[in-house]
Amino acid sequence: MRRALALAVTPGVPLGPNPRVGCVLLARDGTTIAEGFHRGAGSAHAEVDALAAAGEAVRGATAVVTLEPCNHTGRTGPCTEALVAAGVRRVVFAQSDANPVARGGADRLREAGIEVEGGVMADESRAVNRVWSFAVEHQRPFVTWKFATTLDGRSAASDGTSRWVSSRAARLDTHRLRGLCDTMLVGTATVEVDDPELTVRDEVDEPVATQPLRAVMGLRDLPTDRRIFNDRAETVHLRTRDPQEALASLRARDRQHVFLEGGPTLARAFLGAGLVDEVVAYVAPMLLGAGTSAVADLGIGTIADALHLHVSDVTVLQGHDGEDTNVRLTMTPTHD
Ligand code: AOF
Ligand code: ZN
Repeated sequence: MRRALALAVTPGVPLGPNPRVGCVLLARDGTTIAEGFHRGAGSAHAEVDALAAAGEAVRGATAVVTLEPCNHTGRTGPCTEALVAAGVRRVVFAQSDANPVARGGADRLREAGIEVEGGVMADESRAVNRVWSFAVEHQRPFVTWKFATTLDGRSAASDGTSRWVSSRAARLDTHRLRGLCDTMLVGTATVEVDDPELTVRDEVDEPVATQPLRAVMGLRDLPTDRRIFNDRAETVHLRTRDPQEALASLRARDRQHVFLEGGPTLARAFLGAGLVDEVVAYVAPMLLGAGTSAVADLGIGTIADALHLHVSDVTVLQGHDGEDTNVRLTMTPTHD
């Protein structure tokens, strides 16, 4: 399974709607017959990839796979049937498949007389597919809210200026994180006021193969000359103010990871609806004493009602050439 997990994360697979999956086929004496992995939506699943490399030698073999074999015909055929047809005797898998369209593989294999064992290193596979697992289990994309703030929690000065709160190193780091998501989301107000381009820019070491989708939500019509509508990436205008609705329509477009980059009002809407799963804050050693708060009034009147976060990582982004040193905090809201 350790080898199958290593195959699952083979570099070079583009970010997409599918999980990372690896598979090893073992002979009765424990020697490896063949290996396989999934190369992204539309290509063969890991099991089929391994079977194709194995040939006849696979009769009576054990398939070790990081995800429960699928039981559906989607972009490709069901892996359960491919394993049965190949004469595999035993299947060991890590993570169960919660995907409503694909689930049920283990039961189907048992029906066909195959010995099945699930849950082997399941946590490791879930870690590899953190965002995919979340999206299939909750039937909505995972939401990371990112913001830049001064030490006193301001994202803009009282005259509206916000260039630049965070340092160059922090902005570069933001582009790197954008490239790990498949969607960036802002509100119509941000498009009107800040006119962001919302792309992953070339300053990042490795240019991204596909730019994330740019999504803007809100009822207001937008001028088409805004940079978000340029041809450097795809853009969608979600005509709603409801976070739940916005996420549902992004899910319908196969989106799994939303990078929330909007202003304080959008942040409040998502936090208020309990729809923020991760918070990334870039803190600059700067004080304003006035200006726009990073998040709009959440209606919390007393300290006992504060929204608490659990800190999972603190990274110092060292400033160079006289630039500020910033701190990146990665956090998860604690729901009680
Ligand atoms: C993969 N790769 O190796 C396995 C998957 O649209 P499809 O046909 O590619 O099916 C995608 C679903 O199939 C996926 O969400 C998961 O539930 C299941 N198994 N998917 O992309 C694989 N084994
Ligand atoms: Zn499959």
